Amino acid sequence: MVDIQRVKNDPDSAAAALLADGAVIVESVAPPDLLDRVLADFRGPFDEQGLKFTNDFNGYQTRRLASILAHSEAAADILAHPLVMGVADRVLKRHCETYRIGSSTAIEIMPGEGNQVLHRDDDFYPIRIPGVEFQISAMWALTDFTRENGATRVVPGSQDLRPISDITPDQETQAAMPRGSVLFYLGSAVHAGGRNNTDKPRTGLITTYSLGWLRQEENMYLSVPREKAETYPDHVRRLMGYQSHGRMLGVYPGDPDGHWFDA
Ligand SMILES: O=C(O)CCC(=O)C(=O)O
Ligand SMILES: [Fe+2]
Repeated sequence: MVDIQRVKNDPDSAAAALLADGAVIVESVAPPDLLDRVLADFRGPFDEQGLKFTNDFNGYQTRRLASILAHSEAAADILAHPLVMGVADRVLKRHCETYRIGSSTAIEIMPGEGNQVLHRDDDFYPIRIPGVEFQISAMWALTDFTRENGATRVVPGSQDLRPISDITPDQETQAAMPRGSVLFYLGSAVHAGGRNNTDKPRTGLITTYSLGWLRQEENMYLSVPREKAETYPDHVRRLMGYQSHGRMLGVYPGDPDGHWFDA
């Protein structure tokens, strides 16, 4: 069976493996106290609205939470983690000036949930440009991810765009990893949530980062209230989309992005 490379906490190694294999794991990056704070922030909203997202794709025994930055300030340290930024710089900036969060979702796969259908996250964009990756995903294990509790299933090498219907079980592996680890995969890499055969939930936080000239999957300007957005530091607001892309329109006098005028 193919496996996912595990590399050290270094953006050069992680980006190289991600581009080569379509996926890579960096173990034990986020500290336990940060994970605890994020999990505590998610608990209330998970219980309140987590099951409002159930459907055939998301599953019916899985709690989900979108608009992460509306629910957890601590999560900003995960969404804008320097390792993620380093990997996104290397992979996405080949094709854009700036990238943004496409969507961010907490996923609690509960006991009894089955396998999610294999898919490509970037398939919601109805076109492809050969050689251009539209987005990458960073899936953080907030609890341990194991083969038994539904660790993300991944098909390494599937960024070759092979038809999903041709994929056989021997091409699949699972991103088993201790909590605090991060699985990166390309938007074109085939993957899915796994079956939870245990008696405890498996909780992950998945964020996509997309090229700055694409429409973000989630409308962050509406899903995170403006007053809340304004409390975040500049680099987080920029990731949410509060920035220009390139030197053309959308830059106004006094705009911090006005440096484009001088370039
Ligand atoms: O929960 C997971 O491990 C993956 C979920 C996923 O791929 C998705 O919902 O797009
Ligand atoms: Fe997915």
